[in-house]
Amino acid sequence: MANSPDHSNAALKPEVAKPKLPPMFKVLLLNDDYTPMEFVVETIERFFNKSREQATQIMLKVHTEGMGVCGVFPQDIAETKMSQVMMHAKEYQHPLQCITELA
Ligand code: TYC
Repeated sequence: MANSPDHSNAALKPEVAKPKLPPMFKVLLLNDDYTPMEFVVETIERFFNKSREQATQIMLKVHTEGMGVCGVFPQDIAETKMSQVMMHAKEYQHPLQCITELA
């Protein structure tokens, strides 16, 4: 037909690129009975770039609810932050635990 669109090569049409966002991971702190509150606040400030006020809120949430989110990152960054927190806690001999979880 003269004016109908030509679909003869439709199968060859390149896929429209759909940019995939990387899976994101939460970095969580777990409560314990021994790590000093001040140490937890300083740790959150240092490794998650939070203000004193934000870090205190997160620490209190962990203290009262058992766990709390310090940040959400792509997997490699989340795992690096978790390791940094665990090494820092170990260095000061506190039992603070940090985990990652798919967001
Ligand atoms: N529960 C601790 C205390 O009473 C404080 C604390 C908060 C410990 C958060 C760990 O991730 C934590 N000293």
